[in-house]
Amino acid sequence: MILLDGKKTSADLKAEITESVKLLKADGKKTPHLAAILVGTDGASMTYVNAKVKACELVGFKSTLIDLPENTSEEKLLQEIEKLNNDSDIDGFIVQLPLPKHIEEQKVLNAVNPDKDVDGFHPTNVGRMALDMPCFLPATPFGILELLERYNVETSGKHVVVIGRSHIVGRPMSILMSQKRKAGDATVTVAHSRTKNLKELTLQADIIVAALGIPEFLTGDMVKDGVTIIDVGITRIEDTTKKSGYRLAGDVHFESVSPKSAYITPVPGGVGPMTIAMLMKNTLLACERK
Ligand code: BQF
Repeated sequence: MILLDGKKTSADLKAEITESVKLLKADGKKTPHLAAILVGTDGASMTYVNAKVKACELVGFKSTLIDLPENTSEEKLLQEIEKLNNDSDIDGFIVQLPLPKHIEEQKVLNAVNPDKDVDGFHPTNVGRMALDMPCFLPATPFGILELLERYNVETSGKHVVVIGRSHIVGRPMSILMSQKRKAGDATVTVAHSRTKNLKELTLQADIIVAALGIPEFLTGDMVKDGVTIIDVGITRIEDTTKKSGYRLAGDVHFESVSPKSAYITPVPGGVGPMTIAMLMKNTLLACERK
């Protein structure tokens, strides 16, 4: 069993990005600048945004955090997005998800200038991705591809079962791995909450991407020997023995699945840190493309 170490790989990536930033600056080019809009005070969302700001500092980017109260109107949020669209110093920005229920997510994502859409959630970038055109890839799928690539995990001709069809992970992952590309060329099955014979499918899978959001859902009896496991889940489970008051659980029951795995991502320290690193990568690309 080989751990796909997202913590180490993301550190490598961030070191590479740091070098690129130094070269940009030495060339008299502008410093990459990422902005993030956070609406409300959800604990997990605040952690994620802080991780992004910290990563910016580490690689030498400028960052701007726009903190809005929970009761911010959709109209006000759209105005903030318009300001960032028109601010020439901002290379890329994100709107931290999930948004409060009174705000229509797709309407907000549609308002982001696709050239600054470093999360890759705008329909223009989703369409361009599906057509193999240059675009911003969504950070989590991008990070998974990068991890598979750097560990030389063979994907060509393999059967990938993606569990989950979210717009952020499952759907793009299934599209990307079916494409003729590095970490692609796979035969992909998309399973979801209405799939009837899931275990039958996962037992046939060479690679499983678990992105359904149910802690420790995938168990050892559901996988074949030599499988590669990508665990995208990160659910907070109450744990009074931890100083944070919680532990993170993946969608994979690591204890029973890892002995059967050729490669497996841990939680924490697997896909999560890669997501942050690829957001930095997209911001660098956005800056260089300008
Ligand atoms: C780790 C996210 C669900 C909904 C919205 C490192 C992150 C997570 C875990 C992180 C995520 C998940 C992010 C670890 C960003 C990944 O060490 O295992 C980093 O910060 N993530 C997000 O911005 O929004 C989400 C999950």
